[in-house]
Amino acid sequence: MESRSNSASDRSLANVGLGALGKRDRSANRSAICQPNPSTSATGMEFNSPGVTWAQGHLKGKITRRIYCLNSTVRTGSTLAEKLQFKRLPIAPEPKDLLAAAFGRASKSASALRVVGGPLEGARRRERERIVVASRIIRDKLSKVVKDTPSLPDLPPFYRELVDALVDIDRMRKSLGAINGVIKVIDKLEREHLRRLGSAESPAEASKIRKQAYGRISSIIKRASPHLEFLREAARKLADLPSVYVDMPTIVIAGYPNVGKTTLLRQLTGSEPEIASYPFTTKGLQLGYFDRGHRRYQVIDTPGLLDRPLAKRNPIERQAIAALNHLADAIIFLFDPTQTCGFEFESQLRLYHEIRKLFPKIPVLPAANKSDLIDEAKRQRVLGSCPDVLFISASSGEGVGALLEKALKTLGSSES
Ligand SMILES: Nc1nc2c(ncn2[C@@H]2O[C@H](COP(=O)(O)OP(=O)(O)OP(=O)(O)O)[C@@H](O)[C@H]2O)c(=O)[nH]1
Ligand SMILES: [Mg+2]
Repeated sequence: MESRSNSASDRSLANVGLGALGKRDRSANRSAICQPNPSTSATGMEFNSPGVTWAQGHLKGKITRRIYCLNSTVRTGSTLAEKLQFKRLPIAPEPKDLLAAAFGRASKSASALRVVGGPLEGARRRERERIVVASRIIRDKLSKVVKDTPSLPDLPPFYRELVDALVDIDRMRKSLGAINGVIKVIDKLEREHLRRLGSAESPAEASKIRKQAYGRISSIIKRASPHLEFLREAARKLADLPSVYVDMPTIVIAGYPNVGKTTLLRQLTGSEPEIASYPFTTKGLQLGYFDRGHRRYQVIDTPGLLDRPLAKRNPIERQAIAALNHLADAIIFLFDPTQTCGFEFESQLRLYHEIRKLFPKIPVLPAANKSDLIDEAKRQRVLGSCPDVLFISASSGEGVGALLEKALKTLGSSES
């Protein structure tokens, strides 16, 4: 364990603008804020402890909610690993659906009322019911969106970096603030119109006051439409964030697009992810697992990276950086010297050196893929640039065993 430290300073990417915490630091961070949660998850593995859930406040601490959890501990032989899961975000409603649902339920509820008294009293009671029910439904639905949306500072560093890569956090904060404001306005409108209803002098006037309340509620909700739409889009983007085992030994596969990373994941773990003969197929992180002896290992396939500064990396590439930064115990850097991937070997080499520089404490194993297409001259050229490279064919499996042994040896020595 001590031969390669994962400490915050070791993994610090301050020079490239990334907040960095290694696995041990994540554990320390986690234990400070976790609380018990009896849930487990079904992955077909044996769970032996209840796990923990983080509960965090947000929006000036007024709202407390659960965002994400470490809700399962898996035992593989003598090894324990905790699974970090990102909860799906609530889907913000479309304004027209929200209003239709609220007004529809309000009408039903008002018609079901059994009113005693004269026509004026009956009208007042029914219109009151409609305002109360409609306001409550709208407030409840909007509160759920605000309550269940994660606050970035509360997330563990790995997810913080992923979320930051995928959505505009400032905009998200503003939209949540705006929705919170809408909830308060609806509350105020409800009270104001109920007060006026109390002094309505005819059924027609009671109906007019209720219509005015509906009109103002509708326009408030319609005005909030861009915020709701933004939050819906954010939820869509974050819906597929992977669940990772934070304490499991992890190999991250990185490299240029189309070099065969996903094919290698499949070869190493038997998982069945999408593979295509064009670049940029993999848009998010893909996970697979394999067992060796009494241990289980996690393998993460990342979207292809180009050789460019971090600041210019797109959200998809930044997911790969987050996985390398926070999860990797060893990195397999995959080259495609045949260049059938569509990118020059020289560019791939630059990226390889960049990755080594960015993550100096993580062992990087270079592998040259598509060896079935590589002739001797090319092989020598590759060895000239990268002497410790292993030649493999991810599709046929040739050389993959040797690469795996090397990775396991590296993991073993870094953990012993
Ligand atoms: N000839 C040959 N083709 C391979 C080999 N490994 C992968 N390929 C092909 O290379 C193409 C890209 O493979 P992927 O595994 O999708 O590559 P990737 O690096 O995950 O690509 P992105 O997700 O787009 O970054 C596919 O057509 C694979 O069949 C190999 O060893 N030999
Ligand atoms: Mg891929």
